[in-house]
Amino acid sequence: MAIKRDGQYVTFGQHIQEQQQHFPSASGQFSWLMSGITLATKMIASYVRRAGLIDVWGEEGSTNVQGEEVKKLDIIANDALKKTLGYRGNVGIIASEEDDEPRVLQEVDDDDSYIVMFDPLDGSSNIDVNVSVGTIFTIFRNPKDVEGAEKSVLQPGSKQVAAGYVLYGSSTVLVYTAGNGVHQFTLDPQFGAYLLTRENIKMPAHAGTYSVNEAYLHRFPEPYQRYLGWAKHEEGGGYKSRYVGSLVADFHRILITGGIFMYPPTTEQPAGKLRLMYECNPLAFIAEQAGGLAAGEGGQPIMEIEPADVHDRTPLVIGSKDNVKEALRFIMDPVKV
Ligand code: P6P
Repeated sequence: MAIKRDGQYVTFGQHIQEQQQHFPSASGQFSWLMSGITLATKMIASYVRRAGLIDVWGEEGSTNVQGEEVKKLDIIANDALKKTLGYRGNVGIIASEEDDEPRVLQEVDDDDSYIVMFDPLDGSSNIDVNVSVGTIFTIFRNPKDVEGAEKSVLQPGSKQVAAGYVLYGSSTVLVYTAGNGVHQFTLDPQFGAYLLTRENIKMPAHAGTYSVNEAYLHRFPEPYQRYLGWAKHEEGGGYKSRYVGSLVADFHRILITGGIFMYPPTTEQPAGKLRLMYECNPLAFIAEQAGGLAAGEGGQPIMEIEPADVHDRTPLVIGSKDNVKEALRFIMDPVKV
């Protein structure tokens, strides 16, 4: 149910204003920026909801920097975010999963300049079969003392100012953190407003669900295989499996009901498949703010990874604190547990 305060629904904009009180240094610039993201996601949601009625199924015809076939909706989502953020005036640099390079929108001249990185439509290959997809975003301050966009974006996840995602699922939900808890809003199509529906979300410390693409089991390093063997069997975890193949959908379930998601290194992609900057960092920020954990190669916390390139990939193990610790006992200690 939508949450009310003094009998009134709480919109995303109101919530951001309330959050500003926790950040005395924050000016209205941050909320103005965030309104650009929410506007873009409302536009994206309107297209996603009409897929099949309007011509947005299928490929656009090109291949992106990731080597993936670009879907028509990828372009629509990417353009929506670039246009709305471009008009905000306080976004110095944007970096998109769809674009080769980060893009300078405004030169930095004050402290109220931000960097926004995003995956405009993650899991877009699921659109044509009506499976949930998502937008993932993360916000950093734009450093004045760094030359060049390529360098300015290379910040560890610990420097994130805010992060979030929008899940275009059975309803359209926005989940975000600005470092003071994790909060969920549901888009009310009648009002066209995101209304607060979950506040200060805390991930259960443990749950009996794991989420991984088991078709690649034989390609995972042996410790991951041993963990999954343990997790499936009664004497170990006796867990159930849930895997959509759309990161935001798989993560959101774990945020709300607990468990563990992993995309291990594989023989084909030893550095992992998921992108550090605009997939794993934002979800790691949310997971840790909700009491969970997020680890990369060798168990290193995701948000401590120093990026070398804006499109860096990383293995990912993320979810409930105790589930992740269980898995890391196998992964970090190759000796039999
Ligand atoms: P696989 C979608 O393409 C995506 O980037 C994530 O949304 C998802 O978690 C992952 O890839 C699925 O990858 O190899 O299981 O199809």
